Amino acid sequence: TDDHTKRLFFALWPSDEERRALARWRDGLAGVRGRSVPAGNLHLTLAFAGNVDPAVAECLAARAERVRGVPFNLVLDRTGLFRRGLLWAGTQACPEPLAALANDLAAVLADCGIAPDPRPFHPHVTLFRNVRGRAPVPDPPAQVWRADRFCLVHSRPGAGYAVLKSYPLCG
Ligand code: 2AM
Repeated sequence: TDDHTKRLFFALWPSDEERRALARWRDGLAGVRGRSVPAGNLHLTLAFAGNVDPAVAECLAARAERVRGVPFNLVLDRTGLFRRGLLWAGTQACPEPLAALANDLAAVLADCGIAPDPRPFHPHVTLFRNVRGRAPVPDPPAQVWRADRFCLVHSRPGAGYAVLKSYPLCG
């Protein structure tokens, strides 16, 4: 095809150790019938750009350089089930630097011509999709992610994710 667009988003991308720990906990959950997200794909979306052409992709990558975030700890102390059958882990208290980062990246998207998402930011790590039946909502994983960078990520249909660029949170 001559579709040159890429599906892009900004995300917190955990360390291998953090993702392994979360996947291990997740894989131990009993009674959830759904499609588990592969360990290597676990992440938290900060701002979703959607399908963009190369010029917009360049704009996003360049404008993100100017985002000055501070590092923070993300405490995964909550789980929930979205109506569309998506079981997630998240946080009871969104750290201020996380809210600020999501806000700044929403502004980056707007600067690059992407219409704002009207829905409030709901930080979550998707654990299962297509959960069927009355799934038990498990106790939270009680794990912590250290967020000292954020990433621009390419979602490749049927081929997982590729981190295109990583940006430090320097304080
Ligand atoms: P989800 O896990 O809640 O589905 C790649 O698809 C990432 O972008 C996922 O984290 C996904 O969230 C998120 N995403 C997909 N479509 C989105 C949309 N329209 N708005 C916000 N986030 C979206």
